[in-house]
Amino acid sequence: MKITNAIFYKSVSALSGLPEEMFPEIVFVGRSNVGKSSLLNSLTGVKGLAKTSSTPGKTRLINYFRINEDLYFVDLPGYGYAAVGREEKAGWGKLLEAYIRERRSIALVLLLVDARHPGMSSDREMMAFLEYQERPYGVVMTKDDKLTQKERAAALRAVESFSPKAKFIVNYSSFSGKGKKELLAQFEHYTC
Ligand SMILES: Nc1nc2c(ncn2[C@@H]2O[C@H](COP(=O)(O)OP(=O)(O)O)[C@@H](O)[C@H]2O)c(=O)[nH]1
Ligand SMILES: [Mg+2]
Repeated sequence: MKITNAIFYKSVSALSGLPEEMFPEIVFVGRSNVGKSSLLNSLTGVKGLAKTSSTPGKTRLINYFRINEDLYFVDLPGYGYAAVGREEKAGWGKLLEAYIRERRSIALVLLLVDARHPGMSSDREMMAFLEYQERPYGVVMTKDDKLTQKERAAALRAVESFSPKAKFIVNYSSFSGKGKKELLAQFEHYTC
């Protein structure tokens, strides 16, 4: 898939404000600070399209980006950050969970996993949840530039063992652009 146009569409803070299900959606899910916003900016080639931050736990909104006029990229709230409220520490947040359960126009879920920490329980729970909900999902291993060859191989084996139904696993670096071509090629299977 080639991205020729990417614009911020809107932010939503509750299920009641969701836009109509007009377009197929690729939704981005992962722990807070895993590199979701950076991935969105890298994929679209638009710097600053999604706000990045080194302070985790900030994004509690659903952000919609319109891609090529006929697709949404959807940035869902991050999970797993200890300094948010107790309720959200325990789960992924009601908004995130309900969205994955109920939104019919989801074409693909991208689950981002920090390649340096491939076995975190919150990520493994999310994989199990996606499999239970029968959502097609692929795993993006982020911050690949921080890994040695040996760590990369070990991380890949770990994620493969936790996510038997993942459609694909892609190593990605938003800093170098590694994995971008491969990931965009994967999108073609889910967006026509
Ligand atoms: N080394 C490295 N750092 C990254 C990469 N992607 C994101 N980061 C850093 O990780 C932090 C969180 O990134 P952000 O995209 O805001 O994460 P989000 O909370 O998941 O949206 C920022 O300091 C980014 O610069 C990457 O591919 N490589
Ligand atoms: Mg973000």
